[in-house]
Amino acid sequence: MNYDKLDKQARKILQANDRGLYTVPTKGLYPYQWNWDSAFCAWGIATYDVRRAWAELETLFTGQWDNGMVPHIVFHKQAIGYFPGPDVWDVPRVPHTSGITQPPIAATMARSVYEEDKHYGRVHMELLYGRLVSWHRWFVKYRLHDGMVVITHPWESGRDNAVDWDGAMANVDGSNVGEYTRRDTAHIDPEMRPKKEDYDRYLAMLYFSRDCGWDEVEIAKNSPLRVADVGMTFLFLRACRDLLHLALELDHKTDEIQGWISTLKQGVERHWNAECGHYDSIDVRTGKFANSLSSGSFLCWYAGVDHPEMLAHYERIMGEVPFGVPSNDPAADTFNPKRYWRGPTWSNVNALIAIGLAEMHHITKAEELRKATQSLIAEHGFYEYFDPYQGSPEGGDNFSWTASIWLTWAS
Ligand code: 9YW
Repeated sequence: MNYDKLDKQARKILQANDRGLYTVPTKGLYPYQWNWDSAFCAWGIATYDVRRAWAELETLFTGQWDNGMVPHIVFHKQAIGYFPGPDVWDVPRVPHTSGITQPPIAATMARSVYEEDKHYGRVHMELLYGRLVSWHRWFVKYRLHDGMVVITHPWESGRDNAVDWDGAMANVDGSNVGEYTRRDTAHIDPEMRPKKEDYDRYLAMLYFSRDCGWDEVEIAKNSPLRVADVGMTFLFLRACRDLLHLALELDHKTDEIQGWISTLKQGVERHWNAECGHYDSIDVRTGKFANSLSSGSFLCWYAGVDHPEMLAHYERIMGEVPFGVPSNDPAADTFNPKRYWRGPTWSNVNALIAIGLAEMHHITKAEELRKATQSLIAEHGFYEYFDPYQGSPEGGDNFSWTASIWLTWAS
């Protein structure tokens, strides 16, 4: 394996997707700044340009709302080729943004960027700290249910068409959204993307929240979808632990953050589906478990939570698929190795799962997952996701987070 060549290629991708002070996930398909993509990019960019890495995070936070929410997309300037764009979201602020959030990994990635060069990063970290706290407060104020993180739109999870909300989605009426033109399927094989009935519902949820004037209290009461997303709970718990670390480092009070961590630890217990024997998402509207074992459940270790039954599931699945953690259980009827978050393996999620495994002392497993992800990228390229059986590349090419994951963890 020619590591030098691949390192150069990874940097070249991040540079080609660089729009000055932020990085797009990939040219064409995703022409704006996405929230958790940017956090992954900051981590990757920090390996060769720590100043630019801080700019990435700071530009993301120019989109932060007054209530603390950091949106899933910041539309810094109009671009063609993406739907729904700023006109559809119709959020009355500048820069234009979407109206929902995404996995809160910024505190975790900011910590990594800071640790790359503490001397240079100190003032950046101090300035960003308060903004991170406001975002976390927004989650705690509006999005915790019994200590679990609630999403009001599948796009908030970062795992759009995951099986975790199939039940909840079935109760969303997507029949009144009218005509619209999708752009994603012009870039990518429709077999690798969510289906039309999913998109109809995504739009129905967007219109609902927009028509509420993005009022979180109203959205909490009446949103057509409210799911306690196991992946989000684990990522938020991890991010709160990293924020606590930063608070100590910067000499800030820690009581509030410690309170969040203990609430989230209780939330993790509620995510345990005893009948299926794994962590699971819950439809908050009906109180029912999703009964789905997706890659979100395997983020437990990243949150500092270990469980023998989770390890047994992990071993079974990894014995079955050669190329990384699939986004859905291959034993499930819903498994599809090509369709986005319903089967393919994603390098960014593999990285988080493996880092968690290593931290919880499952070193060999972590290393195997790193090697598998490494060979996927080295053999097939910096794609958005991959078929976990064949290893074949899927989705967008020259993908920023895949390049970042290569530079930080996979290589
Ligand atoms: C969308 C950009 C985003 C990712 C999400 C992924 C997909 C589609 O692409 O979302 O239109 O927001 O599911 O995790 O951030 O890469």
